[in-house]
Amino acid sequence: MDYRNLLVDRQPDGVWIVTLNRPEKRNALNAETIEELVGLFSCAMKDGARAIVLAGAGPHFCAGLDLVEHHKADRSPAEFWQLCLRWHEAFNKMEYGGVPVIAALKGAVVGGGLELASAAHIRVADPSTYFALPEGQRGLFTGGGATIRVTNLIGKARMVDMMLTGRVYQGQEAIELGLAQYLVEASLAHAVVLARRCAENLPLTNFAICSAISHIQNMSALDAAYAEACVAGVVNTQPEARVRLEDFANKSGPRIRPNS
Ligand code: 1HE
Repeated sequence: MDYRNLLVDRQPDGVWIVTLNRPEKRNALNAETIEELVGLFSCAMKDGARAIVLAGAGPHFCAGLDLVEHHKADRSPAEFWQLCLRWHEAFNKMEYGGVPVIAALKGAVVGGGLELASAAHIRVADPSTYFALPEGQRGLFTGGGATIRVTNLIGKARMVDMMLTGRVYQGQEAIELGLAQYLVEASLAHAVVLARRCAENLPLTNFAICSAISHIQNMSALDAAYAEACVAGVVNTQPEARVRLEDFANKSGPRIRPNS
């Protein structure tokens, strides 16, 4: 697939660095970018990606829905409904696709940009990163999954407050709320380190972590326990895991120690 709005750097160890590449538009998500994200995340596992870093070109991660395109297109309700379903297709492919996605955040992570980031498995922020849902001020409503994913991250009351008042979160407070898991000086460099670490896991194990946990969240406790047992039955008996287990049994495998 040829990409006009994404840069895709496939590294030999299976780490892909995917960059939203409309810096002059603050990486606003036009319809074409959404289609490219659908295509990329639909094929990533089959095309050999072991982990993906999702970054933005320029000083901002993503300014959300392309408001100018939306304004010019003057979409009907049905057209915007269908567009939102394509956003969901892209972000569900990310979240449920089985390949770890690490978002390297900076600057604005707002509106649909926060919806995109919240579909990643790990979010890494830097000191410039800030999070907001300006839809309320623009006369809009979230359409790319924020009511589900952002609410899961920070809870309903904070989500409603962000939308009603335009509240902005950043820095340590954003980390403590769960909008990102890491706050570092250089988010891209750290996201690549994390991606490389993820890529050392067995692909089937990562597939389970990056799809089963999300599916299991949608189930009743009884069904979730059953599904977990089923996934563990497949993952924990994979032949490739035997080598790692043997290393542990032979005392050559790594031991887990506290951070020094
Ligand atoms: C855009 C967009 C955009 C910038 N759509 N073109 N999202 C928002 O409400 C965020 C809107 N954007 C901003 O608040 C600011 O642009 C930023 C804080 C992201 C960046 O500020 P700044 O000063 O660096 O840039 P700028 O001068 O505001 O914008 C530079 C250019 O990017 C300019 O284009 P130009 O052709 O005049 O140079 C802007 O028009 C363009 N640009 N953001 C289109 N979002 C499925 S529903 C999802 C609902 C939503 O996501 S609502 C959108 C929320």
